[in-house]
Amino acid sequence: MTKTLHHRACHLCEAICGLTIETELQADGSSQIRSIKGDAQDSFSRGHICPKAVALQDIQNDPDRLRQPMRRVGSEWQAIDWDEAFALVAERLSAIQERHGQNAVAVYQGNPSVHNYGLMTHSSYFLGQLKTRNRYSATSVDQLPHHLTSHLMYGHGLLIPIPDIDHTDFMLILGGNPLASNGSIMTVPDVEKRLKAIKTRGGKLVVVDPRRSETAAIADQHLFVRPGQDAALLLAMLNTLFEEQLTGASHLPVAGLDAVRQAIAAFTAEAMSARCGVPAGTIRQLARDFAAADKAVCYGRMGVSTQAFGSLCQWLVQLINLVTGNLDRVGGALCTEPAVDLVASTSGGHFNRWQSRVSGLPEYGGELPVAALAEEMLTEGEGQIRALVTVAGNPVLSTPNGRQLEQALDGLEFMLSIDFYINETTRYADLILPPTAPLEHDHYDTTFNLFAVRNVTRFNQAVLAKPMGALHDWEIFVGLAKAFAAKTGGELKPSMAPEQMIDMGLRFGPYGDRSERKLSLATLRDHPHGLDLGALKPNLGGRLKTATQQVQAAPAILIADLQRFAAQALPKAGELLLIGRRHVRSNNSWMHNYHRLVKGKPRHQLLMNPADLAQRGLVDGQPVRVRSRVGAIEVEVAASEEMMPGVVSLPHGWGHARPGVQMGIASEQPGASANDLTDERQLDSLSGNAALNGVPVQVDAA
Ligand SMILES: Nc1nc2c(c(=O)[nH]1)N[C@H]1C(S)=C(S)[C@@H](COP(=O)(O)OP(=O)(O)OC[C@H]3O[C@@H](n4cnc5c(=O)[nH]c(N)nc54)[C@H](O)[C@@H]3O)O[C@H]1N2
Ligand SMILES: Nc1nc2c(c(=O)[nH]1)N[C@H]1C(S)=C(S)[C@@H](COP(=O)(O)OP(=O)(O)OC[C@H]3O[C@@H](n4cnc5c(=O)[nH]c(N)nc54)[C@H](O)[C@@H]3O)O[C@H]1N2
Ligand code: SF4
Ligand SMILES: [Mo]
Repeated sequence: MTKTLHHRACHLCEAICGLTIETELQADGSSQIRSIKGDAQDSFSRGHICPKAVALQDIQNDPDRLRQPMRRVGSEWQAIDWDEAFALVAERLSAIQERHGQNAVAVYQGNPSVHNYGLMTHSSYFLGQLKTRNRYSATSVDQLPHHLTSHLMYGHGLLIPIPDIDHTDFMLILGGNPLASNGSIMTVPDVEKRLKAIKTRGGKLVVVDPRRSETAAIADQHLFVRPGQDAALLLAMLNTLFEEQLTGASHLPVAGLDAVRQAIAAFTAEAMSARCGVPAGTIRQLARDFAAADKAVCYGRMGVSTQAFGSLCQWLVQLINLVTGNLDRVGGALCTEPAVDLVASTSGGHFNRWQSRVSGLPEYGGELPVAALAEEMLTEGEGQIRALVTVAGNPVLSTPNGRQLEQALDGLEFMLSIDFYINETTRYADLILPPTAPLEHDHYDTTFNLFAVRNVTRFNQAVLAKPMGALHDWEIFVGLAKAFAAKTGGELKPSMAPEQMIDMGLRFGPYGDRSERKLSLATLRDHPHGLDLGALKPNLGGRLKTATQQVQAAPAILIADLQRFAAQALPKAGELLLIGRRHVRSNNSWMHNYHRLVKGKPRHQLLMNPADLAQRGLVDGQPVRVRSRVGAIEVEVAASEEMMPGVVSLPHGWGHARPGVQMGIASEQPGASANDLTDERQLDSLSGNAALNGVPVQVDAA
């Protein structure tokens, strides 16, 4: 039968690798995937892919993936049709809001919300109508400190400088493991080659991580740091840069550097060494090496974001780049100029305009920290959450104290999930609305082009036709919006298809109608391998959105947070601290249902240093019980020299043995959920981001 080659990017993770997919037309008129390979003609990813892309066909063919709306009746699931489903949602949510107020309905948006353009362009079409302040997302278990820091320093939460990995001579990575994650807030397909190229050009890669990660293993230098204490290391580095006069001039207009210098004067390498576990001499030398490099960049990710001083860490990362003259400089940290420019077209965001009802946690950009979600459901009183809409998320496995959240979900009056699996979270829903699968819809990456290490753009056409009776995510939102407006008498503007919105974004953008390139959707359709728009260039001066058009080096709330840091108790000796990790064959909580990815030896053990095992009389491979303030799990322990003594590592996204989960392969190799141990009270209290790393635990024989 006829075979066709398609070119499009994979959008499962942030690397947006180009793919070449071969399909074959079947006698019944449908198409089957024959092969999925890296697209060698993609100038950005140059043929690179990871095993998850090959599993796109498993998502497509998975018998457990839902293909029609499902309504739960007791413990049974019954298929219903779309219109009936939309009407049911409108009726239930409007009745709950009428009785208990608008905030009684909460929303949680998960990670794929930024990996699927229909979710980006259309979710607020429906969710906005709910007019609730109880909006939550995976941002507050992830990169919230990045947004807050950029909002405060540069005037826009999305104006995040990206490491210029291809031109730097010195890259310092804290709390990121791009060899497993394929890069994050640094869209960089092919990251291993690009990191190794730093060394080939005579440069240096330094990794700071409590685990000798896959990335640390290829680095020139790896430093163990005590979990949650990176701020001590970064403060000491910055202090050394000032004290030893290793700073360089910046061409940017900057306000507040003197205030920074004064505020950090006491945080010397000698004073900070005991906190972070790195010798003072090593910290000073690191600062000197960084300053001496012609072009250097400091980059901090998950491990330093989801910890008790996540915002402080992200601020210090920016400052180290700034004071060494590496901010907005080739080979340092640069901002992109994407073809669809969300920085130019949106306002800079807001912070702490209102707070959560129970714990008073701050909103950012209209969202509250998800660590507060369960307590907002469980705590009685005016404003209590009675209903929830989840979109592309699995908060039971991905947010702190998942067991408490389960208890809260069980007590809701109504829950809607827009998702294609019955998983640990959606099993509590009254109704699940499943969208089309990744290869069945078009995609344009408005998020990850914004964070890419080159200015790139591409439109990804669907590879497979939309099945009869199926709806894309954006069409589900339109259906819900219409039904809700009809029920409540709300006003609804006409909706536009996502590709029309992208066409407009491209034409109004920096390479659009007013430029020589005249980019539009039509241009991109003619370039299925994507278009390279050039290397990143210094542009931050012209993009700043602060009121004074200056970089604000010393935002008052960050300066004040130094006192919280200084007042914190020193880490206890002998205490075990839990951190997380990722594996290249895994994707958060939802890609464990494909045999291709989970086969072979299990990858969800608790890693522990052999000395810590011996001290507890434990042996490699033994089942252990891990306890924290909030709960306990049982899991197999594996001895690992990669681990810093006193630190244990467990990947999140496992724990599929919960009753009612309908994911056959995942349930066979369930693992345990790290978030049954993480603590909803352990936060970066400045931003409200969850501190998922550095959780005190005890480990004994099971
Ligand atoms: N302990 C610990 N916890 C963590 C982390 C950690 O490192 N350690 N990492 C955190 C991070 S960085 C993140 S981003 C979160 C992720 O947390 P979440 O976003 O809550 O969860 P995911 O596991 O990404 O689940 C995604 C869900 O979306 C569904 N889905 C996939 N594609 C689509 C689609 O196109 N449309 C729709 N409607 N649904 C889709 C899947 O079936 C799945 O149910 O977890 C966080 N939690
Ligand atoms: N294969 C795969 N790729 C993914 C994902 C996935 O689940 N699987 N998830 C995607 C998502 S949603 C995200 S947000 C990105 C995340 O991408 P990354 O930020 O690269 O995240 P991780 O790979 O979890 O690496 C975090 C590192 O921080 C270390 N760490 C933990 N605690 C501390 C600490 O206190 N200090 C320091 N210095 N280090 C610490 C851990 O040991 C780990 O090596 O990955 C994305 N890509
Ligand atoms: S690294 Fe893997 S999952 Fe991420 S975009 Fe590339 S192929 Fe897809
Ligand atoms: Mo994430």
